[in-house]
Amino acid sequence: MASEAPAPSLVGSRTEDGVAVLTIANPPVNALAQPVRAALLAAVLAAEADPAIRALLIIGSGKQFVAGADIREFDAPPRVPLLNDVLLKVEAATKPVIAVLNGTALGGGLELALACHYRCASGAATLGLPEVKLGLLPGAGGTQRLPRLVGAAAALELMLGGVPIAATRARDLGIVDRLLGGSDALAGGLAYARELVAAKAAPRRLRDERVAADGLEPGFFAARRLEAVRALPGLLAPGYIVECVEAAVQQPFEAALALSRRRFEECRESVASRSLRHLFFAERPSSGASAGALVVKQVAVIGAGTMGAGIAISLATSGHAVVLIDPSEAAVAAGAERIAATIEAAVAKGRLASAAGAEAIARVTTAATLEAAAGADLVIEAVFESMAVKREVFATLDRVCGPSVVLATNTSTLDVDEIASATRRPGAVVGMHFFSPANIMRLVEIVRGRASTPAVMATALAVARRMGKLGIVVGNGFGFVGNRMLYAYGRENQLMLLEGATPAAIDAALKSFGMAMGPNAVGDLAGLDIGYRVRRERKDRPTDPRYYRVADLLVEAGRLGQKNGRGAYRYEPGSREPLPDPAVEALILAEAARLGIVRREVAAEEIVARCTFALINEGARLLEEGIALSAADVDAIWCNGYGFPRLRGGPMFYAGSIGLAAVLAGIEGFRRTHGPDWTPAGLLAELAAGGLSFEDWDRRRSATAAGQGVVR
Ligand code: T1G
Repeated sequence: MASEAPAPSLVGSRTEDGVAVLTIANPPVNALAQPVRAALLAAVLAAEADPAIRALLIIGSGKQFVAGADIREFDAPPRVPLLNDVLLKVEAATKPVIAVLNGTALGGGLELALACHYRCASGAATLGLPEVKLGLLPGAGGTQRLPRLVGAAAALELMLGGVPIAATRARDLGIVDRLLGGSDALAGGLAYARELVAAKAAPRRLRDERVAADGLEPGFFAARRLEAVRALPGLLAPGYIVECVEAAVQQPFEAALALSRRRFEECRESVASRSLRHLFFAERPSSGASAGALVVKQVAVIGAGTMGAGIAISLATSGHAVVLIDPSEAAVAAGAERIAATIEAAVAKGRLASAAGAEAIARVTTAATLEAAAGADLVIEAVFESMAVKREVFATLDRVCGPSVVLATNTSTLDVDEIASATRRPGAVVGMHFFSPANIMRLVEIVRGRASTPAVMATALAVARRMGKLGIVVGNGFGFVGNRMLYAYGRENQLMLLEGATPAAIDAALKSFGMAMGPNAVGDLAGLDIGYRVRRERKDRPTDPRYYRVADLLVEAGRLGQKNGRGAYRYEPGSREPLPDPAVEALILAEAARLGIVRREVAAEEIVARCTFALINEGARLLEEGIALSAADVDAIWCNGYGFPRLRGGPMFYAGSIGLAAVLAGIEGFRRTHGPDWTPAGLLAELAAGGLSFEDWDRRRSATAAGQGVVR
C-alpha cells in the first residue's frame, strides 16, 4: 500500500534551543488523518536524524491537542502509515519526546501522548479514550500503554466508560507528568523540555514497563468482562477491551498489541460500530448553521404546562433568563413548582451543582399576560395544540414584541406558515418542536416556515445547541419529519392489531429489534387522546375505515393509556407495567369482525418488516419532498426522538445495511397484499436500482451543495 507524500504544514516543524517543536495543524480538531500521520512520521524521523536536536516536543494547534484518529477513514481499509506504526516509531525515538497537551487529547490523540516519553498538560486539557462510544476500542496501543501507566483497573474504567477526565485527574493518575501553569502551553512545554534535557532525562517507553496487577483479585478480568458486555449489549468492543488489558498483563507487549489490532479491525467492520460512527456525524451540528444568529438572553415561554415547564427548565439550566407566561394562576404556580422541583432533583442526584441549580431556578420568573414577553429576545409558544389558540397568541405577540424578536412555536403537527400568517412578521416565525419531556429529550425539530429568514433559523439552532439539544432543520409539512414517519409506523401497528397480532406481540417484536419501547406501550405513555385529537385536526385524514381504528375505539371507550390506568394495556394502580387486557382483545376481535377482517398469525419478522419498512419508505418520500434535508437527519431524528436502536444507525442507515433492493422487494410485496399505502417512494426505487444507499445520496447532495457554496 503506497503512502501519500506528507502534505505541507499539517505538521509544523521548527527548532527552539535544540528542541524540535512539531505542531499538528489539521483543523478543526487535529484528527490524525493519513496525511497528518505521514507528516508526523516524517518530522519525527527528521528530528531523530538531526544531530542538533536534543529533544522533540509535539503539540496541537488551536484548542485541541488531537481529537483522535479521523473517524471518516474507518469505512475503508486502513492506509499506511498506520497510526499504530507511527506511534511505535515515536516511542522508539532515542531522544526524549514530550507531548504538550494544550487541549483535548482523545482517542488516538491520547494514544499519541502515551507513545511519547513524557507528558505535560495545560490546566484546561481534557484526556480520554472514547472509542467505545463508537463501538471501537483504542486501536493504536492504548489498551497496552495505559494499563502500564495507571494499572489495569483504572485503565478499564477510562476505556469502558469512554468519559474524558480533567488534566488534574490525569496528573493524579500518573498519565500527565507535569501540569503547566499560565496560558501559554507551548512556553510551558518548552520550559519542561529544557528541564528534561538539562537533567539528561532518558526516553521513558511504556512498552518496557509492566502492568501493576498484583492487587487484582482472582477472576478480576472474567468478572469485568461479564459486567462490560452486560453494560453495553450488542457491542464487541467492551469485551475486547477487557481481553486486551488482560493480555497486557499476561503477554509480551508485541503479542498483546497484535491482538488489540486484530480486535480493533473486528470492531471497525461491525454493523454496530458503523452505525454509531454514522450517527456521530449525523448528530454534529452542520458547520455554519448558527452563523448570523441573533443574541438571545431572555426567553419568554408561553404556556406553563408539561412542555412549557420542560422547555423553561432546559433554558434556565443553560443560562437563559426565562419568563414563564400563562393566564391561569394555578398553571403558572404548578409550572414554577415543577421547574424548581425538577432542578432540585437534578442537584440531589448530583447531575447539577447546587449553586448552578439555585442560579437556574432564580433565572425563572412568571407572569400572567403576554405583555410580559415584551422584553424577550425569543418567544417559545407551547400552548394547547389548537390552530385557533395559537393564531390568537401569535397575533398578540406580534403586537407586544419588538421587531427583532424571534417567535417560535412548539407545535408538533400544525402548519407553521398558517400560524405565522397571524402576524405581520412571518419571517420571524419558526417552529421549535421539542420532544416530551422537553428537559430530557435532546431532539428539537427546527421547522423552516416559508418566510423564516436565515437569521431566525440560525438563532433557533444556536439556542437549541446552547440548551445542549440536537437541533435539526426540517420542512413545514404535516408531522414535519419525525411524526410524519411515526404515523406510517403506527398505521402498520394498528392494522396488525386488526389482522391478528396482539399489542404485546407487536411491542415484543419491535423491542427485540432494538426499539426502546413498542408502539402500543408508547401510545399508552404519551396518552391515546393526543393522537385522537391530532387525527381529527388533520385536513388530509385517510379515508380507509381501518385507519387507526383500534386507537380511536380505545379512546372512545375511555381508555387513554397510563394516565387513567387503561389503554392498549391495563395498569395496576401505581404501576407503569403494561399488562395485556382481555377487554382490549375483545374490542379488537369485535372490530375486526365488523370490518370483515379474517384474522391470522402475524409473525415477528413481518411485524418488524412492516413497521421498519414503513419508516424507510416515508423517510424516502420526505427526502424527495425536501421536508427532510438528508437521510442522516432522518436517522438522527429517529434515534434521538423515537428510540430507534443506535446500533442500527437509524431507519435509513439500517436500510443500507440490509440493502435497499431487499427493502424495495419487501415494500412491493406489501403493496401487493396491503394496497397503495405501500407504493414505493421513487427515490427508494431509484437508489435500489443503482445499488446505492441513502448515505450515497447524502454524499452526492453534499458534494453538489458544496459545489454551489450552499450551507445546509
Ligand atoms: N474524526 C473526524 N472528524 C471529526 C472528529 C474525528 N475524530 N472529531 C470531530 N470531527 C469533526 C466533526 O464532525 C465536525 O465536523 C468538526 O470536527 C467539529 O466537531 C485510533 C480509533 C473533539 C470534543 O471520538 O468528541 O481515535 O461538522 O462539532 O463541539 O484508537 O468533536 O465541522 O464538518 O464536535 O468543538 C476518537 C470525537 C476517534 C472524539 C470537539 N475521538 N470528537 O467538539 O466540535 S477514534 C473521538 C469529539 C480513535 C484510535 C481511535 C468532538 C470534540 P464538521 P464538533 P466540538
